[in-house]
Amino acid sequence: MPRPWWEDAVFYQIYPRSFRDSNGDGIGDLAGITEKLDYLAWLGVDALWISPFFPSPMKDFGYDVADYRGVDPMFGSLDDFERLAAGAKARGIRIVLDLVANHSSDQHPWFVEARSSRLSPKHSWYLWTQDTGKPPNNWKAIFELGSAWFPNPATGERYLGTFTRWQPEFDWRNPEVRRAFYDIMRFWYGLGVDGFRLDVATAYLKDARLRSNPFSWRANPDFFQKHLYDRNQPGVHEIFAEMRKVADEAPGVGRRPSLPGERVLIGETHGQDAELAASCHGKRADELHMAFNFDFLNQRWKAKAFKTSAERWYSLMPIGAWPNFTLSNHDRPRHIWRYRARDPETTESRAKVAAAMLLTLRGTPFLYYGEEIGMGCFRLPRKALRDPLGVKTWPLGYLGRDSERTPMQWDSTPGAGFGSEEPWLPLNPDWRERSASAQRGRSSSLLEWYRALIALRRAVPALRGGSLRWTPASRDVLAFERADEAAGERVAVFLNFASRAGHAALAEEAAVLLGSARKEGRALAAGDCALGPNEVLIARLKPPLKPRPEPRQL
Ligand code: TEU
Ligand code: CA
Repeated sequence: MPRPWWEDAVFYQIYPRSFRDSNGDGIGDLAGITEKLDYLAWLGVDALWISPFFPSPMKDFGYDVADYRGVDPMFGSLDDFERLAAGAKARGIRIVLDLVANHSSDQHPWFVEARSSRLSPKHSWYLWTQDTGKPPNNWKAIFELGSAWFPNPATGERYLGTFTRWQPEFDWRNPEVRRAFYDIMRFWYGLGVDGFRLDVATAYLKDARLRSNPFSWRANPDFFQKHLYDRNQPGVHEIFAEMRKVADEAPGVGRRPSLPGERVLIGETHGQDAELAASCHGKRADELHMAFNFDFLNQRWKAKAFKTSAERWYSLMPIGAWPNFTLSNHDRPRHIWRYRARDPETTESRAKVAAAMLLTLRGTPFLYYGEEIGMGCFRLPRKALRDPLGVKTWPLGYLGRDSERTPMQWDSTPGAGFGSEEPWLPLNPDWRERSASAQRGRSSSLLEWYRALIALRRAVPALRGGSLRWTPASRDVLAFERADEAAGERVAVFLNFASRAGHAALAEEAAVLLGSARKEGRALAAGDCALGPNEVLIARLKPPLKPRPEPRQL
């Protein structure tokens, strides 16, 4: 069986408000993404995950959807989407949408109807409890830092909103809700969409008895609760299996449908632990194709930490499931900022090590727009904050989520080529020095480094589907071998996380494929290999003279 496309793909997440503004109104849009397809093709990415662009009151910047089948006018129209999809397809780039199915906007006509009367047909699509003057349990709205139960005087009830009061939660036990969402998925498949990233997929179901969560010492992001009852209910697997069936079987109905069996489902877990994420694949790998493992992006800048996390992730994968890795997204401070050193040069070198790790580990990499040019984070002035969480938690040490959502820095003209005189969020102050155009063609730049890594991954099958075996190295070096036994190809990867020299062992003579300090093609002797500070070395091993024992399959 050929490998499914998403196992070989490099994904690139676009936060549409911030990618490219085609009409100068301050907000990025779909036509803006279409304008940048050539850039994305040049960079070499295979698939886009586009954060929500559906009609929305934007209380949570699109993660509060008021119509699941449309495009918010600020982002364009369905025609713009179809143009984007066609342009992407012409360049061999797939498109994955962000389905926010745990909750809708309170402005969605379904909720407007549901809250009007207990007798309304949509009432049972959402979660309610009798309003006795106090909430029925201790569940929290995480962006409000208060109870998740909001009064609805018209019916004398409270509804559930785990994020904000503007994001009422569906009752996924209701088969009508399920059917409605499966139809929405079919609708987009018909328009050529290749899959979905499923927002907080593990939160669809809540405890039927609405029990209170027990106490936990973890403040961030758990708000001192062990989330036993407000998310992560076992019944969610049945929903995942149903979604998988729809993806695998539904014919497309539109003009340019994606193909059943070629659609991918990627779950966002609501929770940080790898076990929960791994469980989304299903025991027989018949549920979601992939799920994000946030444990990996929580690691400190230590080779050992990433090794342990990746190892654990691999060992949790059910047979037939495929791992993935990510370091940044629209909810977390960017990793170049999280892993910054005192001097900018080391920070830049670490970003190169991080990129090489993402793009050579066994598993599908997910990049976040701007990471390829090393966009960082900074503290926005209070009046510039937009994210409801950032506004609520100001001025705590936490940056909020605006800082990782600032406009993409395309060039060094005023406005950084984003397209607006007054973008919805301020530009990162480093925009003049750090832009795509300044880095394009400069061989030592981070952008060209990402491009070279992506091209290498595409050219060398062992880096995509090959097995992974950790190899001996000094403490700060992450060293592993990727092997494609069928093709007789083996690649050694050495990543020095430290700003001092390190060592790794080369099993055979090798030739450099890509290195931060060595030229491609240079020969390397077998045995001990000395590495410079923060050095990345990726080398092709000479075929062994005698057959070696099978490497441990992960
Ligand atoms: O996020 C789920 C979520 O709760 C976290 O990622 C959260 O944003 C983070 O822990 C804050 O520290 C998803 C979306 O990715 C996010 O943008 C939405 O705001 C949220 O769901 C609600 O739809
Ligand atoms: Ca615009």
